[in-house]
Amino acid sequence: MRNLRTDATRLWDNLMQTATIGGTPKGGVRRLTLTDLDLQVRDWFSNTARSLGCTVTVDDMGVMFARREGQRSDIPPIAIGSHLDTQPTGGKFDGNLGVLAALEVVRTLHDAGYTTYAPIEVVNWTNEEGSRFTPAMLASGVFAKVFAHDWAYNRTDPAGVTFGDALSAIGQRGSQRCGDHPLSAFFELHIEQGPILEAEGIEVGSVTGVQGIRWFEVTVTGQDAHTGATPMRLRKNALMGAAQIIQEVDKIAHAHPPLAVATVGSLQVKPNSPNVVPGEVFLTIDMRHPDAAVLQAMEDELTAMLAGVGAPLGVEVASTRIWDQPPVAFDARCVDAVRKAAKISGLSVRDMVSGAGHDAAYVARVAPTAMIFVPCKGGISHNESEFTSKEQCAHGAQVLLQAVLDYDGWLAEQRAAGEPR
Ligand code: HGY
Ligand code: MN
Ligand code: MN
Repeated sequence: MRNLRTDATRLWDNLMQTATIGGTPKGGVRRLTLTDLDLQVRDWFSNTARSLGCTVTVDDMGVMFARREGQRSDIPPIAIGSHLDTQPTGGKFDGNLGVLAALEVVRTLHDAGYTTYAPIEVVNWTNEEGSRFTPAMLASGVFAKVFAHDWAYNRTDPAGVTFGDALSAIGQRGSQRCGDHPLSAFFELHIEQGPILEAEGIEVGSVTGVQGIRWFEVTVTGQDAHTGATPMRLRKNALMGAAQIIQEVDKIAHAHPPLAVATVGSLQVKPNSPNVVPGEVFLTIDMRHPDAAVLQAMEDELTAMLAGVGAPLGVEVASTRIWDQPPVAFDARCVDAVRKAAKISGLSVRDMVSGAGHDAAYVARVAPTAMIFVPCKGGISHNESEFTSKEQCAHGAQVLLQAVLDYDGWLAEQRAAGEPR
């Protein structure tokens, strides 16, 4: 089936159409998880999948599965997909490309009247971004049995709304238990969100794994005071503590070159008034590294640093690690299917580890998994200017199609040979 080809224009038109759901004046997409906008794109997904003859189910974490039957409906499906939620100032391609390219794969099979050996399921994972509800990849984490349902349901957004209530409010809390859904394999197409492929002029990344990620929530507590009447020596300025932490977190990453990254990405100052010395600051820390030992060393340095901030400033510093996603190695057979797919598609390809987290990192714990990367302009993502060309999107969809066909053929051979799967 090497002559099967996805349709570049159809994929691009669908990408541009769905980008209008939550589209921003700067050309990005703001479609936070479990909002009405998320529901709109979920409805688009279901209607489109059903128009291709798929059956659509939703599990109790809102994860959507659009199923196309194979010759063997009794074996677990090959899943393909990503996420449709975005960052507050997200782009058109992060997550969206993976889901829409997967639908394009199904449409290509449908139009060709080709029936795969295994069923194919297109997946939309809930709350991949972790922006409205922390941590990221919440539903795929429940799917992989890393997070308990109740823990996930009780995560709250900045307005105090729980994940469970938001899920029910848009009618996306399905009956199927998240995680009780065996998969034969999972392939996720995604933009690289970094500069490597573009810089090297390589068309496809065969992703071998995902670096380790740890998130921390820190609260610095001082004392609200009048900015005019309170002498500097008597202040307990929480923002001064936060400012020191922000600087020191950056230094920790620079102390572990070239791969370590660490970021204070969100900051809430209370009471956030021009003439009040801030009495409380809440901030988040995101630390990443491909090597678990280095990531642990970074956390140890963070702990030591935080312990020394409070006393000199007369403030209290409390820190909680809310997420620990160890480095992930993807399935060798799946990665090889991606490499082969790129090569038979006439595309240049190189192995690489993902800097960004993805649902595939959790799914890899319960099913053979791999990812496909295509370049994005300037390596920019989580930014309204995020851009991947029509041709590059088409490359990704074609490699996804061929990787699925390769793996599907291998599954059939295994079964024919009587190998346990
Ligand atoms: O945080 C991440 O790496 C992903 O984009 N959610
Ligand atoms: Mn993503
Ligand atoms: Mn993202």
